[in-house]
Amino acid sequence: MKIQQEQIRAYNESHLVTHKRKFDFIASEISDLEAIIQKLQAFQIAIPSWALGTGGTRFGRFSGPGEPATLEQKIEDVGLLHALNKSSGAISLHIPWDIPKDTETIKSLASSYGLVFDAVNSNTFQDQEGQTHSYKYGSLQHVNPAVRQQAINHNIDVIKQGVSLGSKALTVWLADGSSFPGQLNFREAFQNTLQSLQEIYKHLPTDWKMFVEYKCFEPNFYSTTIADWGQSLLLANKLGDQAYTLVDLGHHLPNANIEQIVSLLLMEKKLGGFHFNDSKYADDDLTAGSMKPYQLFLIFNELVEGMDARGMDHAKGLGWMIDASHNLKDPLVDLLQSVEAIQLAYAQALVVDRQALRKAQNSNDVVGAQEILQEAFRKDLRAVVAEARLRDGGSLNPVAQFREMDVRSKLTLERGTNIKATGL
Ligand code: LRH
Ligand code: MN
Ligand code: MN
Repeated sequence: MKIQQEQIRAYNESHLVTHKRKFDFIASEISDLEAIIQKLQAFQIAIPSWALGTGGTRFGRFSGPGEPATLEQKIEDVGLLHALNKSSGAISLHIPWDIPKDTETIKSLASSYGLVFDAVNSNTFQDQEGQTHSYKYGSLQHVNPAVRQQAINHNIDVIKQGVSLGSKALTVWLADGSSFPGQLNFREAFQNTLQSLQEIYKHLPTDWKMFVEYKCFEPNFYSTTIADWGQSLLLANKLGDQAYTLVDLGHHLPNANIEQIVSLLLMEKKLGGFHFNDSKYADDDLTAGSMKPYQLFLIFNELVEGMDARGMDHAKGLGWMIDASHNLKDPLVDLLQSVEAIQLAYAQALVVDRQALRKAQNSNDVVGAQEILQEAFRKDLRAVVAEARLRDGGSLNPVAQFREMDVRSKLTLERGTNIKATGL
């Protein structure tokens, strides 16, 4: 199904008076509002192809109705999101969960919804049918060079598929590690991983980036070969200028200061981008901003500060992607909520009084600095984000409109109830 512009216009029409009241109120409090709205309009967040179905846990999986059965239907789903919020104009594919059979057709289908392809993700954490070697004991780190070569070849193939789709980055996340002390020679595992990544790096087109994603634990429980930002940065530095660290918000040990990590990676020109999500315990892959909205704001605060210091284009400089998994909520509604939370955190960071903050910092005014940040965080900027969407032809309230139109029932009628979308 497609959401028609007319349906969005009609929805907005009936909510315009309330919106205007809220918007005018907040507008009177913000000085450079037009510039902020333009930045919000330009900001796009890529939707992961693996988050469009209902994910499982170790203990079970409860499929939702009307899940997408094909890549075409996944693109249709992202098209629905983008029609409503005008901020989800890209899709990130996980290969081989999603393999474009005819890239030209897939590309033109995507562009009919105004979508482009963001980073392509390789998968060497599962065995595929008919695969010669198993990844049970790792992939790029493996003690057997033949297994490493198989994983290298897969990544090269993913780059090729990405090139034909118009992607500009490869994200490598490895489940490689060990579950028991003594299982692995750490040095050898790291060196094997580096050498394998170097082989893959040779096949990167010159205008591509390689994102090296880290994760502290899971599925391995003793060591992960790329466990933290230090190890990822080490690899990225050794690989070269096209290699960067990717920060997935759920991949840290409890209470890690992610905003500080972000600030330093950005300073070192080694921050590649994000997998946005939220968590309370570990890699929970929950809706962005649903647990720690203040942390999300603080991350964006560092991003805005650091990107401005380097004169970077906020919208284009980094990879903005969601990585989520839902086992209770409708995945599409959840993704709308995530995009909205990310946009809000970005907007809040844009209204921070930077000059005053610098002044407070330079005079050790601890109270003042805290007040300045919290002043921005506590501003209700939902009407500003809604205004940016309205100007782009999106819905004033994507979540409410999705539910009011009962989009999921329509998708279920079209697709049926017994589909398990590919993904986690
Ligand atoms: C690993 C991860 C990584 C994978 C995705 C499915 O936890 O975050 O990005 O590619 O989940
Ligand atoms: Mn991730
Ligand atoms: Mn993860």
